[in-house]
Amino acid sequence: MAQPAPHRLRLGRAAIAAVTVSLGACLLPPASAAAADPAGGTRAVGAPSGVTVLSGKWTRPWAITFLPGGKRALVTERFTAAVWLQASDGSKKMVGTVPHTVPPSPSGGKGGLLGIAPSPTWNGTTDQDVFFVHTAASAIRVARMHFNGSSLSDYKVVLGGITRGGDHNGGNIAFGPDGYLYVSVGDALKRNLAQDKNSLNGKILRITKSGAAAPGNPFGNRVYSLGHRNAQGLAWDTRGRLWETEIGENTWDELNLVEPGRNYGWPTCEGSCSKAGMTNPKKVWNPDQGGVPAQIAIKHDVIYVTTLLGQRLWALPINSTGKAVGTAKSYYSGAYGRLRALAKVPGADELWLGTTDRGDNKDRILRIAVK
Ligand SMILES: [Ca+2]
Repeated sequence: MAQPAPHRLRLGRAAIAAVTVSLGACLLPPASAAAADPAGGTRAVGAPSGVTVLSGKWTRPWAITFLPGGKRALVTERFTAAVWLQASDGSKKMVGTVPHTVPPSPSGGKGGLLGIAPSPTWNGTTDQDVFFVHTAASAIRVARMHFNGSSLSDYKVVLGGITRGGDHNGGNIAFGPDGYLYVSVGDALKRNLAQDKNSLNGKILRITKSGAAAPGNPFGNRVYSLGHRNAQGLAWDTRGRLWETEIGENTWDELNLVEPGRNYGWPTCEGSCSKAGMTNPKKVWNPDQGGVPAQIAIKHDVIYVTTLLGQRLWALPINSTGKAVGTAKSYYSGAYGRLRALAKVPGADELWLGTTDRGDNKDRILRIAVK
C-alpha cells in the first residue's frame, strides 16, 4: 500500500518562535480593538469581549472541561501529561498525571495527553470518574481515572488498541446529552481506515463508560460516524445536535454537523464534494485563511472555534434551520498566538480558552465574555 502523502507543515518551529517573540512576555493587546465588528456596524451576535488572563505558566494545555457545578475545571497538558484543577478565581493546582502517556517526540510525532471528560454526575465521592484520551507507546487509549476533588488515582484502560499515528490522533472526548461518551479519532495517517466501519480510526465513536459500543449505534459497533481525517472538537447545540471540527489535508478544513451513520467523505473528499453517499461540511476554511480549527464550544447557538495556524477565534451563528451556519466572524487574529483548548463556562456567558505552543510555561488560559 502506498504511503499517504505527507500533510502540509502547519507551523514550523521558527514560526512558533517568531510568534512567541513578537507577543512579548505578558502584554495583552486591547480586546476592544480585536473584538470590534469587522464591518464597523453594530456588535455582532455572540461577539466575544473583555479578554482577561485567567492563569499563566502553562505548557501546551490541550483541553479544558468543567466539573459539575461550573466553578472549577480540569485542564490537561499535552507534553507533561499533567492534569490541573483550575478555579474561576484564577488559582490552579496540579492534581496528578495520566500514566502510560507517551508525549510527542522531539522528532515531530504528535499525541500526548489530549481530551478529558468528567462524568456528568461526578461529585468526588460516589462518582469520581474522569475520562481521558492519550497516546500510549503504540496506541491511542481512552482511560478512566478517579478524581476525589484533590488528586487522581486508579488508572484503567477503557478502550485501548486504537491505532496511533505520527499525527492525526484526534483526541477529544465529551459526554453527549444522551449520557454516552463521544470520542474524536483521527485516521492516524492511514487514510483508508477512515472508510473502514470496523476500524476505530477516522471516526467519531460513541461508547459507554466501560468502553463498549453504546446502544443504538448505527453499525452495531462503537462507530457513530465515519470518513473523518483528523476529527477534533465536539459540541452540542440547544437542539441536541452534534457539531465537529476537522483538520483537512491541504486545502479545506471543516465544520461538520454530525449525524449517526453518516460518511463525512475522507479520503475520497476533502471539504465539499458531489460524491454520492458523502456528507458535506457546513463550513470550510482554507488553512492559510484562518483555518486549522481545533476545538469548539457552543453558547446560545453560536459556535465558537479555536484555530491553530489561524491564531484566531471564529464565531458562527447556527441559523434558523438549525442545520447550517450564518456568516462567520473572526476575532483576536494573531493577538494571542495559536489557540486550542476551549470550554464554555456552565451557567455564565463566558468562555475559557488556552493558547498553545508558545513555549514551556508561556501559555495562558484566557477568559472572555460572550453575549
Ligand atoms: Ca469531510
